[in-house]
Amino acid sequence: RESRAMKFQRQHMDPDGPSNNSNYCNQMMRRRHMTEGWCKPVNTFVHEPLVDVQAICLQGNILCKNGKPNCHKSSSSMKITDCRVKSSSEYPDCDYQTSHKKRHIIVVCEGNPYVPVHFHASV
Ligand code: UMF
Repeated sequence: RESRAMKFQRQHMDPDGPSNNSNYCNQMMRRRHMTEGWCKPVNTFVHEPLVDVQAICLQGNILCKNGKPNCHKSSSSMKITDCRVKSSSEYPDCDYQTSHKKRHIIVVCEGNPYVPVHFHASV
């Protein structure tokens, strides 16, 4: 079965992207299986090498909202794309707004090896 680390990569990693088109989120949210059973409302893809995203787990340790100490903020800003479902979207025709940004990202890390398992936010 899919590990939490693999799930993070499926949902949030696209190092070679984004392809330069406004349909990016509609294609990627479907291709990465986030439009099955529902349209996942918000999802961010990160366009940086996997090793650089994994390295965030060794950077800027911050307190998570639930009080746990395993949230980490990237020391550099990263290329990301935010996908947000449109209010007019109706499952199963999941329709997303695509927004390319450059932001610091906050991830939750867990395990041994200590790797990203949740995308928390961009700031
Ligand atoms: N989420 C993003 O992908 N980007 C944001 O900027 C904010 C939220 O918090 C619940 C889910 O919202 C997260 O799921 C994350 F995918 C998304 O499986 P996750 O990564 O914990």
